[in-house]
Amino acid sequence: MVNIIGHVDLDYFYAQVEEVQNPSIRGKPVIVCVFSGRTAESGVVSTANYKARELGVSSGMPIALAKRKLANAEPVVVKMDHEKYETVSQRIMGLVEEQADILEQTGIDEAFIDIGASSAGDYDRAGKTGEEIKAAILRAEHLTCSVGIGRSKAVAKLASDMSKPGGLLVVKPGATRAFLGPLPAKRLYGVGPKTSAVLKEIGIGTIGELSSADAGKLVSRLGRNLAAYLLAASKGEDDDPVTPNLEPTQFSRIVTLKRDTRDPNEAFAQLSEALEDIQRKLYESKRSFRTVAAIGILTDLSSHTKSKTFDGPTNEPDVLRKWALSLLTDLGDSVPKEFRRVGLRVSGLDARNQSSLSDFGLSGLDNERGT
Ligand code: DGT
Ligand code: CA
Ligand code: CA
Repeated sequence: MVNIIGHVDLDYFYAQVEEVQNPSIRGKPVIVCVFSGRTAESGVVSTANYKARELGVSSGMPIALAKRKLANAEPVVVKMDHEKYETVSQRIMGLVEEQADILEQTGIDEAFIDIGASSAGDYDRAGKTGEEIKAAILRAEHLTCSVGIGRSKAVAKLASDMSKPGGLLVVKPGATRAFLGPLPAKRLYGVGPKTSAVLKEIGIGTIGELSSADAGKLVSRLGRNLAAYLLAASKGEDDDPVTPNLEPTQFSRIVTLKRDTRDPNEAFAQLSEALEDIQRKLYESKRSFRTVAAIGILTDLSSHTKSKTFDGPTNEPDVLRKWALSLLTDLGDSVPKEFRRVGLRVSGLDARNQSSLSDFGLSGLDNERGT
């Protein structure tokens, strides 16, 4: 069967989520920051929107430096809220999964998809699936992403990179070598800073040059596994399949309240959608849970939980609803301040099927592979 692999990557993800939740900041440079707390300004930029990037800001840059670069441009500085992006990410991965034969999430904002079977090996149909994924994410979350489609993971990943922001690029098999050849070798999936430095040392600048490099030389400098991967990937012939992620171990949802309160009934009333979402996920995945927890994030941003663990697994909606309210009430009695956000989590999910642990911990944003 023809392999057709897609890569979906959200554009300037954390900063775009902030823009969607607060449209008044659109058009301004936005930086999402991780504050270390040592001084008011110490920490780094997690990501920046394109406006801020145009002015020289990049991920990992010290906040103070980014602020200097943006001094005359009225920057919007936002504190990173991982839980918020994680919640959006989970919803989006659900949308992508609906369109994919297999989904392999490789980061908070990106995933590989196998769409070979559902498009019957036809790249034009696969391209339509890519368009549908983009439209579904835009419709549901108002977020843009970039999608790349090709015959391997390395091709799909580079195609999504090249189509940023908001694009779709389909690289048909016959166009693969021409697409990859001129691109810098350091952009190839799996080439991190270390590998990139070695390639430079041995005079390899482009992916095309890598594809015709001397195999013995590559092996001696980079080891057999990595050399073999690089030679294959540079031709679009890397054959690592899209591998489904491990089964989830929990489902959770957190919502921001319309106003701060410590009244459990008022907070619980705003959790109904979250409760339904968790029930739907349990139902669709045919899972039961053993532990339910109420989560409260207070006006001072401190986070608190109360949980209940049952003797055996359950999936009764009434049990979940009753305990959610009861735990939220306990939580409201025990916390020192009002709730700003509340949430629910079910965990201790029973294993529907035993998946292999060997897949765990695969891939990151710029991992060196094979080393
Ligand atoms: P893109 O894909 O180029 O449009 O921009 P992003 O921001 O989506 O970049 P990506 O896909 O590499 O990273 C996804 C998210 O991961 C990003 O929104 C924030 C976070 N992130 C990326 N690089 C860094 C970093 O160096 N430090 C920290 N703290 N977070 C990072
Ligand atoms: Ca991204
Ligand atoms: Ca990414």
